[in-house]
Parts: sequence; structure tokens; C-alpha cells
Amino acid sequence: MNDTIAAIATPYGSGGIGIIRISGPDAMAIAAQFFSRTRTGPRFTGNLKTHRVYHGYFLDNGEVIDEVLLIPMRRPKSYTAEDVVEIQAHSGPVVLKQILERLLSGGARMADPGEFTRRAFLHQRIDLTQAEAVADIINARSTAALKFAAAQNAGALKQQIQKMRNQLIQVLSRVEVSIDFPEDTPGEDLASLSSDDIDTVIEQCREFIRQHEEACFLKDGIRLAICGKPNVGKSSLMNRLLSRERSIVTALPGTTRDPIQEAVNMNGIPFVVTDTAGIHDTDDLVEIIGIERAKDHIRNADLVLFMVEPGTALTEMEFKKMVSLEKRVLVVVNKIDLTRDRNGLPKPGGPNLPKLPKICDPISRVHISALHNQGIRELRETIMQLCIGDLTMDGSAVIPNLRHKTALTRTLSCLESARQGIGTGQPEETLAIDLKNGIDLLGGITGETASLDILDTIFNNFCIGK
Ligand SMILES: Nc1nc2c(ncn2[C@@H]2O[C@H](COP(=O)(O)OP(=O)(O)OP(=O)(O)O)[C@@H](O)[C@H]2O)c(=O)[nH]1
Ligand SMILES: [Mg+2]
Repeated sequence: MNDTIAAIATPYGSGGIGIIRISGPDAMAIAAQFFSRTRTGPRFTGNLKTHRVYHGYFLDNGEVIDEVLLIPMRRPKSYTAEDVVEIQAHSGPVVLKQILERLLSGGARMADPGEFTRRAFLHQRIDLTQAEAVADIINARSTAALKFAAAQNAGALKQQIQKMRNQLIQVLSRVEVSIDFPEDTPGEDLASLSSDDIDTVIEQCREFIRQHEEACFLKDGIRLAICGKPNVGKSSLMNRLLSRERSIVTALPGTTRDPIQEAVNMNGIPFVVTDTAGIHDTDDLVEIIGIERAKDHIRNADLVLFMVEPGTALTEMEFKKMVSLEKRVLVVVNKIDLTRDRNGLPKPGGPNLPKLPKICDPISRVHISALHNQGIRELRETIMQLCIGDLTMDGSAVIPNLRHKTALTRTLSCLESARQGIGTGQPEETLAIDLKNGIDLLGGITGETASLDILDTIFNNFCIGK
């Protein structure tokens, strides 16, 4: 961290403004070498005041490369907690590259991916959970994902993990005192004194793991698979959910062969919807492969939208061939326009509602017309209810990521082993080892005890300039 790094911080391409960021002990001096308040020079030699905006020109050998704004931020009040200069230029790949090249020739080093954020972490301006949240904010594909990332970036998870860790440190210090100075704690039943504190942390670990399992879809999206017999209107529904003509719709059964997958945001929640081939008995080789793929998607879905149309009857066998009862299923009765008019009155001579086997009775059911856009809002609401249920979506909730969850699971097993040790009267030394391991694992989440490998894995996933 003794050198000065520089990188383009905004995305590649043309735009109004592009930002180049410099951080490190020589940031101010390197930037000033190329900066002038006027087009014709001279070079700026004054003292750059912190948190000011300087208007001027980025010059190379007296030649103007671009008109720029220069923003110096002295340590520790900057993103990295080092001296930082941000140069706002016009955003074009060539102009930004030229400015960066001059800065590199002037003594800066090209930053590695995530190096600015890594420095913020190494200077303890943020902890590891907050650094990870920066990546989550950048990559958020839905309002909900952004909300959780913002709470984590503000330090919500850090505080809770630190609290758990401090609780364990207190228990450990009591245990260690009694190991080292048994004469000072005569007759004290340390183990039972400690159980309650350990139990609280165990409970919190379990709660976090549960939250991760419930909400990990926020990053990847909830997987919906639309399935059913051929021609029931699966592709029409797919297009409705996406609000665009993505899947081919024809009156011919067997139109969709390959599964078609698209991401869509509903009420700020990310979903991944898959339209699949109609399932039926066939000798057509292409269809057979399509049906196999459809079944794969049904198996992997978080929620299966099982579609049926009026005028059909389905046996239990037929239903089970398409969907396993272990899956979360929603029955979608499509083409409801054929049975009733817009006022909900039965259409004379129209087909009857589909007959479904008894095992479908407990499954929620919605009636829609994909063609006429009827019942789609109710369908969306039911999908949300089934997938999200009562999950709290307020900004205070924190959702541990997979790395955190793995560490929490391991912490949990250390603490459970400690608890069991207390129950079976194991020596205090064993209890101390379990506690120490738990404390280290929690420290790994916030970065207090994280290894270099972990840091590399996290920061190498960042883009350059972040
Ligand atoms: N009346 C009516 N027709 C519909 C409705 N939804 C779809 N259709 C028609 O049903 C036919 C089949 O629609 P698709 O969406 O291609 O059905 P699919 O289930 O994807 O069919 P395959 O891909 O062949 O399995 C088309 O002619 C649609 O216009 C609806 O709500 N009402
Ligand atoms: Mg189709």
C-alpha cells in the first residue's frame, strides 16, 4: 500500500463524464503534474485543498488532452482512506485512456481489480462484509437485492457479527481465567455460567443461516418454470410475464422445443422464467429431447406454473408424469375467455373448466387469459405470495451471503460442540478450543481474521477501478 494506484472508474464506452481515480501517497503530486487552471498553462503548483472542485485542463507537454474537473480528497476522508484525486473528464475510451497513460508515466501504478476497495478495507475504513456489499450494490439486479446490499454496506451485518464475536470473547476470557488461576475461581460452575451466552450466539447463527436460505434467491432470481401439455398457452404466458414477444406462439401444438429462459423483475424481486416444451407422448425425436429438458427445468424450479386449458381432464398419473408433488406448484388455468365473458358470466356452449385429479385440490389455482391479458395481475400476486410469503423486506434486514453462511455453519458446529462439552463435563481446555475456533470463524466474516486467499477471492471479483 506504499505506492499510488490509478484506474478508470467508470464503464468503458462513450458518455457524458468519465472518472479516473488515483489513490496513494503521491496522488496529489501526480495529478498536479498534468493539471493547469488555464488552457495554456502554467502547471498547477499550489496546494490542492481537500474536498474542493478545481476546474481546469489536463495537459501533456503543453497540449490540452481534455477539459476536466479535479477533486482532491485528503486522507483519511476518502474512499480508500488514503489521499485520493478523482479526475472528471469527458467519457470516451480514447480520452480516458490517454489521461490514464499520462498518470501511469507520471508515477502511478495501474490498479488491480477491486484494489481501491481492498485499500479501504486494509485501512479499516470498512470491514469485509461492507466491501462485499459494494460488489452486491454494483451487481444488484432488483430493488430488493439493492436494499439488502445497502443495509450491509451501512454496516448492519458487521455490527451483528461483532456483537456475537464479543459475546464469545467474554465467555472465553472467563474460561481462560479459570484455567490459568483456578484458585481465584474456586467452586465456580463456569460451564453453566457460560451456557446462556453460547446459546444466544447459537440462536443468532441459526437465524442468519435461515435468512440466507430463504433469501439467497434475491441474488440469482427465483426460478419459475411454465409447464403443461402442448398448446395450453405456456409461451403466451411467458410473453405476458416478460411484457414482450420473446417466445414463438402459434396454434400448432409442439411449437416450443428448446427451453426459453429470461430474467424479469416483478415488484422489485428478480425472477428467472423458463418456457418449456409441452409434455406429451411423442415419437418426434426433437420433441422428446425438448420434453427431457423441460423436465430438468421443472425439477430445478423454485415454483412450477402448471398450465391447463378448459375442456380437458387430467388423471393423477398424467399429472404426476409432468410434476412431482414435492415441488411447489401453482395451477394456472388459461384460456378462461373461452368459458366466460369479461363480466365473468358463463359463455353458452363454451368448454367446461378443466378436470384435475384430487391430489391437485390443495394446490393454489388462478384463472387467466394469456391472450386477453386477464387475471395476470392476480397471477403475479399469487406468485409473489407463494415465493416471498412473509419475508421481511424492510431495509434493516441483513442477508448473509454464501461465504458468510459457510462460516456461520462452521461456527454453529463449534458452538454446539462447546455446548455438548459443557453438558458432558469435558475439561475447560476443550471448551476454550471450541470457543476460539468460533471466534476466529466469525472474525473471518468481518475480515478481522480473514486469510489472504479469502481477500484475493473477494477482491478479484471486483472490476478494475472499484
Ligand atoms: N382463447 C385463447 N387462446 C389462447 C390463450 N392463450 C394462448 N392462446 C392460443 O393458444 C395457442 C397456443 O399458444 P402457445 O402460447 O403457443 O401455447 P404453448 O403452450 O406454448 O404451446 P407449445 O409450445 O406448442 O406447447 C395459440 O394459438 C394462442 O394464441 C388464451 O388465453 N385464450
Ligand atoms: Mg410454446
